[in-house]
Amino acid sequence: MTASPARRVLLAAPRGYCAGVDRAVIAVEQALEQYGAPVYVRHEIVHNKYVVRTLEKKGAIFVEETSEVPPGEICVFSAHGVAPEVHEEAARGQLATIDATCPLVTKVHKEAVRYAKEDYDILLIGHEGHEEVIGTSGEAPEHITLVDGPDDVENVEVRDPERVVWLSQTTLSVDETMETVDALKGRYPDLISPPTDDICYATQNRQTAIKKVAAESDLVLVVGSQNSSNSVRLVETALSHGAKAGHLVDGAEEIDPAWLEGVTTVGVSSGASVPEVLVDGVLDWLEQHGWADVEIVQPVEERMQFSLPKELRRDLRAEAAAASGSD
Ligand code: 10D
Ligand code: SF4
Repeated sequence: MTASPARRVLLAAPRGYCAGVDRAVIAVEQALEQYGAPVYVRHEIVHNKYVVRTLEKKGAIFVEETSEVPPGEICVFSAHGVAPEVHEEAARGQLATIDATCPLVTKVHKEAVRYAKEDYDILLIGHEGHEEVIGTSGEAPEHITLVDGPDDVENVEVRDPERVVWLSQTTLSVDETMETVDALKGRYPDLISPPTDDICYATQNRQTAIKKVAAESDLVLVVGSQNSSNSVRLVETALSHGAKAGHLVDGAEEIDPAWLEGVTTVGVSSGASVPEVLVDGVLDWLEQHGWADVEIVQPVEERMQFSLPKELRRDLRAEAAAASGSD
């Protein structure tokens, strides 16, 4: 009789919260503490059901438009960023805003503004309708054309093929984006590239790790919500790099035991908007079903932190100064 192969879990690292998500979630928690509930948040602060539900329980109210926020109230802008017209609307509505846009999304906004000023046509690679793309496009709508993947390249039209630049959403598939860029370069040989990568470090690192895990996995489970671009990309990346099957789950309760039939190695990762408690739940579930052996696969180190939004830092400083004055 031959022994059956040992069941194991390959746990990808880095996974879960990136610096931009951590900052945005803390910003809402800090605003609730500093100013008291309710605190309004325009759009899901990050694309994760559990995070949104948890903040709602603490007193956050999520809206899609600033017009839904009563005058004078606090409104946090989500990590995905907003168009300049949203800042204007908020000012007209006399809202006290806290901008939790990730600094790496802001960087892409600034690139868009700069290239628009220099009268370039900007080809923004990204997913139509995604909140980040709406925000970035709003910086220079008359200069920006959305390119939604390699198949969309043939539809692109520009004014001057010698004055074209590409930028991108921060949470795309690195491989697919390079395919799109190659196709664009085929049409526009003078196309210029962004000065630094627009696909952020966290997106790239999570994809690098899942590729390594996927190569040895029969099944990959990615924890994340369906509307989370970077989480969805992790499942796609796993499937295109060797995983025999892959699923996106919000938590352990969504795992179908049938997925484990005939499986020896299970790969696990999570998107940049996913708290570790949800991964712990998946690991517990796997342990209860016979996958207790967990091996961490970490091809890249990650150490990144951002300071809180300036509005919160300013008010925290003022509070500290008032407190020390009253000593
Ligand atoms: O959909 P997504 O991947 O852009 O957003 P999510 O909130 O899941 O993850 C954080 C990424 C942000 C805020 C975009 F930079
Ligand atoms: Fe910022 Fe990248 Fe995280 Fe988006 S995924 S919030 S760009 S660090």
